[in-house]
Amino acid sequence: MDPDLWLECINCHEKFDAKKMIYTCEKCGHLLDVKYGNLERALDGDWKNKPVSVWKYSPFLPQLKEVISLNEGKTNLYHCFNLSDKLGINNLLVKNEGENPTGSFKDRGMTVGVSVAKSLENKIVACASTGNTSASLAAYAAKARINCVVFIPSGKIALGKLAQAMMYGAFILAIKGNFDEALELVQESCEKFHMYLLNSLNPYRLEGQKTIGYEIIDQLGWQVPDTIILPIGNAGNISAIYKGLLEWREIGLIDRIPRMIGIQAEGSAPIANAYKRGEKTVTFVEKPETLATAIRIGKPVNWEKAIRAIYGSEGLADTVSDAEILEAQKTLARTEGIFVEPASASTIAGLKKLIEKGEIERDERVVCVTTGHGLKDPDTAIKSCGETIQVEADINEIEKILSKIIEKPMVAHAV
Ligand code: AN7
Repeated sequence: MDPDLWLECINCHEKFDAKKMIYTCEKCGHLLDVKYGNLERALDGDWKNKPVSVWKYSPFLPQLKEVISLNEGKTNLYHCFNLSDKLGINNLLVKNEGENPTGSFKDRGMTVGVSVAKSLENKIVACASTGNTSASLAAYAAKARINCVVFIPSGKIALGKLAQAMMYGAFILAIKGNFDEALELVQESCEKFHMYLLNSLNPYRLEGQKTIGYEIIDQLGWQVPDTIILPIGNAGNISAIYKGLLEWREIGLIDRIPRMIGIQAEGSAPIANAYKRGEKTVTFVEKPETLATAIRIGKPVNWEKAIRAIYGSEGLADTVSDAEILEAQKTLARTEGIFVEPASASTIAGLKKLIEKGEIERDERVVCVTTGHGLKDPDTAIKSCGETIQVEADINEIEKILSKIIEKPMVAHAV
């Protein structure tokens, strides 16, 4: 066992060799965490002075000989003054993960996950995906020159994501079932056909994703925000950010943990429903539904880690409707110029709801993590915005129409 790095069960704390290709505890079946023996190494390095990026935080990541990178991370943290005004709070930031190379936060996980896959000499990597994971894995596998197989729920992934996975050359299986079924099948297939699984069940992927929290604090000049809000699907991201922040607190880089708030779509909300009932176990949703297809997940594999993040940080979980998601998507685009996909807009919808309920106070410093780019799902965006105006290529026709619009300026901003 490497004293610097090992896998550890979150339930029975059994330790496993870091090179072992397992995704759950061989003793009790619960989830695994990546553990480090000497995080204190971070206290005397000069890493703090480097510009933000996933690999800036390498003292908190597995040490690897070869890193597969597409320059992920270093996403902007926007001070949203217009949206703050509209929602009635003073200090709202958006961490826009759609600015990653394949347009979602998954790239942070894949740079670590695919690098580990390569170091373990895997020839094929695989995942099930609601879209973004497949796009990201396909890109990193291409860069690493490893074959990539992705299982997607047939007809239920956004067009942009499908286009990416196809263009990056993944072998795509459109499963006639939902994401949860695809995930069960890919797990079985990985075992049977010796492929390396890169869903968020893989603890190394979460190591990369924890750098979202690190970048936020770094970009705030080493101040800790009060609250971080993010969407929950398979529940990897909320767990990853929380784990990373615990590690920083453990060695004294920060002295407190923000409230971790998870938002789910009403029709796919096993974790938020458990929280609302005050429970620490989750009842899965058999037929999850939401137009935010990225988070159309009924059996989140990381539920146990997410429950720990929510309760451990004195955070909470809540639900929003599809209508609220679409409205929030437009509001963010039309107040801040930030176009995110529906799953990501759930954070803004959730924020609005929580301010109205008095769960978030005016002076709280809140960071919403917008996880994926708006162009991932152009169909939903176009449907939600309505028709474009058809007009003859004639200046008089244009004048007729424009004169109406000029009478009521800023039509779009009335939303
Ligand atoms: C934009 O791509 O599960 O709670 O297979 O694409 O960490 O699962 C995507 C999830 C939020 C939820 N926002 O994150 C997949 C997949 C966007 C996403 C989530 C996803 P987790």
